[in-house]
Amino acid sequence: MTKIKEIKAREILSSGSVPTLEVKVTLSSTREGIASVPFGSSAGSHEAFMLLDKDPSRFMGKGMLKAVANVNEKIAPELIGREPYDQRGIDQLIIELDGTENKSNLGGNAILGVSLAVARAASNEKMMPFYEYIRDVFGLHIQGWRLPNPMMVIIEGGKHANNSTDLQEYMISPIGGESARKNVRIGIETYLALKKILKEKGYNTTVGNEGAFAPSGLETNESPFPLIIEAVEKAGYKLGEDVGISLDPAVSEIYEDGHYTLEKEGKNLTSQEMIDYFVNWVEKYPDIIVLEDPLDEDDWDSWVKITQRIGNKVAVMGDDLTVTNPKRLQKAIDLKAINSILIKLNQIGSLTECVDCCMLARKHGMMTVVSHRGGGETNDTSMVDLAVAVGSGFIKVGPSRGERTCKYNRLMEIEEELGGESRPTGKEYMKTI
Ligand code: 2PG
Ligand code: MG
Repeated sequence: MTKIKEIKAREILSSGSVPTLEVKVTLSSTREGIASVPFGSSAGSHEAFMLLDKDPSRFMGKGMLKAVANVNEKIAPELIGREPYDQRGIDQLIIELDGTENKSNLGGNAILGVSLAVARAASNEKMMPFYEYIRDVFGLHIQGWRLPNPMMVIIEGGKHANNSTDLQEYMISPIGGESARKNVRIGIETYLALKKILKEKGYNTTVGNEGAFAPSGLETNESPFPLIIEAVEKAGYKLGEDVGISLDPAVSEIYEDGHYTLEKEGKNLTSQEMIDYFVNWVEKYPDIIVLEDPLDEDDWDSWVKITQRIGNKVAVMGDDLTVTNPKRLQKAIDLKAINSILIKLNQIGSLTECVDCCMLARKHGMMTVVSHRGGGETNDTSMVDLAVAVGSGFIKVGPSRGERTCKYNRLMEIEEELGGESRPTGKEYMKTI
């Protein structure tokens, strides 16, 4: 019987230029599994705890040696000698070892690194693609393979850039391609068309954390719309037909004392005014298909109101609101606060809980969208396999820089592996398969 022989964590660099954690699990068969952990820059306050060293003499306090030590000295001894296939049992054991509600003892980063690396090692041992192993090990009853569409961030602001928009992400969502590869191409060609347009109009083409443009000098938070619409046309595609527009205003970042502050527009909006602001956009731009985090992470009543008003037109999607946490998702389901959910592995901190959250959403007919992180990413592509395994409508990833493009490359690779067995989710993104 194959057993876990060694678990070793290391501090590595993330795309945010500060460290993160990589974990390698070696099995008695000598097969290995490697995983690394991303983190957010506009992280929700209900996310699993990210353990940082807080030692100001290294990486401005953002070292990860404590998390590394927790893996090597506290988690590894508990798992060595066990079989790697009981993923649920292994995750449960580490969660109990941590013993806190938000993983603040061992760190969500340490726990997720081990959770994913064990799963990776086991899937390698079984010689199964990771997406297939996830279905197998959790016994997911999902028919066939649908490939998520890209949700590509092309203009970013908020916490992800300087001097750009107050709102965080403006995205294009290709839905019209006959294959995932074509949908990726539609997105990238639109991104390149936008670059030309920005240059012609005298904007800078610097990019933000996620590789999307972060032009300074945009007048209002609405200014990206005509630029994006022009880019889609210039690239030779049709809005609505080939491409939808998705937004992640991430407004928990601009919320304080009951008000949302839009500095660019000199506005201080109440919750009701913030709802009206976005409802107006959805009416004015009928090609908006997804609206993520339009309200603060604890402004539950307002979420219910906005979903009542526009939930039949667009995906009203929880991110900071739900933080991939089955308990918060259940509350959102009970209140009818959302109709779709963003999924980030490190928000909850274990593969088992993340899959449980996706399946709870599916059970209630909700679209899942699996997402990258804006603080620091790595070349780990587990999020893409997860999205394919659980039948997500989209993967949200930036359009440039290696730690983002590796996700799209993985998506296209999976499509090739599955061949005729798979098709893109396309326009049926809100339907669970
Ligand atoms: C978000 C994400 C990813 P961050 O809000 O959806 O784009 O940002 O990882 O910084 O929380
Ligand atoms: Mg978000």
